[in-house]
Amino acid sequence: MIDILIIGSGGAGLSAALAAKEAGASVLVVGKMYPTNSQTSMAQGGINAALGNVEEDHVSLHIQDTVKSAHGLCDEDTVRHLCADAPETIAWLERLGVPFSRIEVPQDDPNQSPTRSIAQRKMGGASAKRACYAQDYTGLKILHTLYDTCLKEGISFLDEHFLLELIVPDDTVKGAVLLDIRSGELKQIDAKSVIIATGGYGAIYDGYTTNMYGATGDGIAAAMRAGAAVSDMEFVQFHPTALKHSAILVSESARGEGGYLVNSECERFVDELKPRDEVARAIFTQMQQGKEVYLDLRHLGEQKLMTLLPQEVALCKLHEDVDPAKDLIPIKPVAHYTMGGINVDYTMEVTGIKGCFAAGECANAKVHGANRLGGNSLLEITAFGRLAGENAYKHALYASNKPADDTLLQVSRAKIDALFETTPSVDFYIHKHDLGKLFYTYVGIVRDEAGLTKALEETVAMQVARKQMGIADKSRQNNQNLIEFLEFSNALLLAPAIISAAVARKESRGAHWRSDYPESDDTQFKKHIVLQWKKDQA
Ligand code: MEZ
Repeated sequence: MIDILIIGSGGAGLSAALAAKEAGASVLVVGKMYPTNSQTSMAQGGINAALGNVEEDHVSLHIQDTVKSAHGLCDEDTVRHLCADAPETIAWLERLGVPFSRIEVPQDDPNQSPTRSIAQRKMGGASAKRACYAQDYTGLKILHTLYDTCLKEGISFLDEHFLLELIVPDDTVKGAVLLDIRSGELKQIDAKSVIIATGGYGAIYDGYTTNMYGATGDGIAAAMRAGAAVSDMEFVQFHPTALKHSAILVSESARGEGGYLVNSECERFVDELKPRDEVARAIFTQMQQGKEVYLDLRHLGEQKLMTLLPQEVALCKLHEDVDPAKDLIPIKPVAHYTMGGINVDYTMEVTGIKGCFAAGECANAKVHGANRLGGNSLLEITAFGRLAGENAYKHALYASNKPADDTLLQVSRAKIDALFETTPSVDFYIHKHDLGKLFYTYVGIVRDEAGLTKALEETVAMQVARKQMGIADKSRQNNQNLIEFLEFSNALLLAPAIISAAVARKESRGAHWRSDYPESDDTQFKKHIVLQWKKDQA
């Protein structure tokens, strides 16, 4: 029996694996894709730490900015921990070999040559240049470095394995049931501790998100089915700048480096470096008035663009057919990051399941609250991924090594077999797309009771219709149709939880903006909405 099973091979899972391995644990990392194919690469602009390399900064300011942006919904002790540890987190990443961009800092003594410190840029809502970056590939470079290090450390991987269920016979996790995508076989993996690091649920906004198709909240759904609590599900961050036609992300670093937002009348209409919730709403208002919105980087000049933002330049040329050095970039805000997730305590242990930990976007560690700051997600996945790894190991040291029986494996096998035996009469792909549009329209940047109620009714109707949905492709091996159906089913499980929490929160706070309740109401709603179903009843 292995000590720690880590489900999810993005930045949080890989950080957890390295910390657990270093502590002495035997570790297996499973993922439905490959480690280099993860949402971590979508945080392009930087990772926050108050190093003060470019201008004066202090940990207390980082804490203050994070708490302010959370709009009263964070755990201040956890935020303090995250921000205070941030310089050490950057030092750890640097030791592993992350190629951060550098700046020359002159020495007090003019005879000494300048030092080359990690470069830092400003992100929205930050009171200083705090985001350490590797051009505009920060998440990607961190991901690749973590993966290289895992390989070097001999950590075992099982790629292309889809999480079906967590095995929680009583109140303690014992492993997971996985579908081997390549062979079509189901497997039970027994483990003393499990870490869920499967990412968020942004892909519910199908067609209206920067996220990859696979960000369907699989780990959150499995945790809900196993009896875990979820919280803050109503808080979904809309990134202000995605390309208009493809929803491909244009990093916030473009505004951090001095880019403007302008409307079709060439007017700037918002401070571009306000927090994302405010900027997204300002853009939404312009669009409601029938105006187009553009990101304008032309004044930065080709040389600066190619030095600092080469990825954004390439993406704009490839996906929008515009050259940022010469053209305005048409943009729109789309879903980017989900603040809610599996409820965890300060050790990253999941509420409701002993020995099960969660880290990264799938978890709600109460640091982002109602609105996350750009640059804090890479920090969280690294710092709290490592914390989850260490604490999962501490749990494993005293956990029983008696494996669970194979009841859940058999039940899961029967469910999958049933999909192969029935012919669907309803095409789930149409509903998947409809769900995305429904969410963008009614559970989007601005919400109200009527829209949320409509979204809830339609989602519940989809859940009923799901019984007529299924897979048309009956091959057992490499069945992408099956995986997409399982992902859609998970998204459909999460959807009512998101909407119900949004209905219940009759106020506006951070990214949850209700046009029918435009004020914050601290007396009633300065609290987390926590949802929990009985095991197997989600
Ligand atoms: O933290 C993020 O989401 C981030 C840095 C995104 C970006 O625009 O680059």
